[in-house]
Amino acid sequence: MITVHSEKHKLRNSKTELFGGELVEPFERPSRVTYIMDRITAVDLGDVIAPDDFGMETILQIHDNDFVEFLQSAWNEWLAMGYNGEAMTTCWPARRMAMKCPNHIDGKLGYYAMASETSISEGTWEAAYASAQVALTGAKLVMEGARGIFALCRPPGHHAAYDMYGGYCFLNNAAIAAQSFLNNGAKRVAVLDVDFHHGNGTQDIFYTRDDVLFISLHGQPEDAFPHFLGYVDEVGEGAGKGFNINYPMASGTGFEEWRAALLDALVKVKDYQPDALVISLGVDTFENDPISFFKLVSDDFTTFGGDIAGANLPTLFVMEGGYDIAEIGLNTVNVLQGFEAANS
Ligand code: Q9C
Ligand code: ZN
Repeated sequence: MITVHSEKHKLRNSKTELFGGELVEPFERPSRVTYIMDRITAVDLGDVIAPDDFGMETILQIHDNDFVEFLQSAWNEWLAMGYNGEAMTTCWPARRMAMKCPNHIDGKLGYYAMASETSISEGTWEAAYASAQVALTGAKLVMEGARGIFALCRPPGHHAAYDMYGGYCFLNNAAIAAQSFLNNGAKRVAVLDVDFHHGNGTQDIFYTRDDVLFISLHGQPEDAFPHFLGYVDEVGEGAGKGFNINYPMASGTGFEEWRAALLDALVKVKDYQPDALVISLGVDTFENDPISFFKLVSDDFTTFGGDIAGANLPTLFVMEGGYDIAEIGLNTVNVLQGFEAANS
């Protein structure tokens, strides 16, 4: 399988995440990609290629223009205030407050943030832009006939909504890839999100649309980030009604139960008859993930890679989360190898 990878992910190297009331080294750090690349090389998964530059067009079909401009200027606006740390929000437009974007960077951060753990740091926009180009390049290779492609996106994307960043995400790479399939002749695209966390951003972006089926398997919102989306009764609205499906699961969920949800989801994917399948691939479902509560073991990732191949669809894997860095390479590449083994 071909991997698309950009060195520019390293430009996203935030020093601080707000976690447990402390500023800690972010879980979402550059070495995640290093470990995945090492494993790709070790098992000789296939060629690794750099992305093309497709510009801003598809990004702006998925995200609000003012939000994208905010991402581009936020770091410089923050520096201009003379602050010493990285840019993070301390306020929000909470219930019954005005949904108007302020002028001051402190207010803008609150207006566009869906969570405060994620600092905006120098180079964040450049890395997020490159990550989206990795996804777009992967989509192009799938459209050209590849059975499966791995878009090694970093920073991740599935928490980024139409006009919100957070949860380590800035641009929604999977959504941008799905839109690119549609722009190039696909009639329907399915996005299946197997990251531990609910893909609130992707759900938000496609909630009223019937040309993208969104399905997410995740830790239930009562107990897991992003906490305020991901319930089963979120089924889509208007034309999108019936095209959003959530599988929230409890703390301690192991592979048997998780796989039953996956196989159910894959039936729904097949029924939808999409022209392409985008997998939001997080491996934070792993038993030793430091911020998650499912119990998958490394061999389970191989098994479910094979299950995904069973859908028999042109498939783009888009990297999302996974924070047990020592095992992130093994677990991620196991999915891709499981997929390839089931095809041969
Ligand atoms: N106590 C992705 O996997 N903080 N984002 C969780 C846990 C945010 C995860 C706090 C986690 C974001 C792409
Ligand atoms: Zn996650």
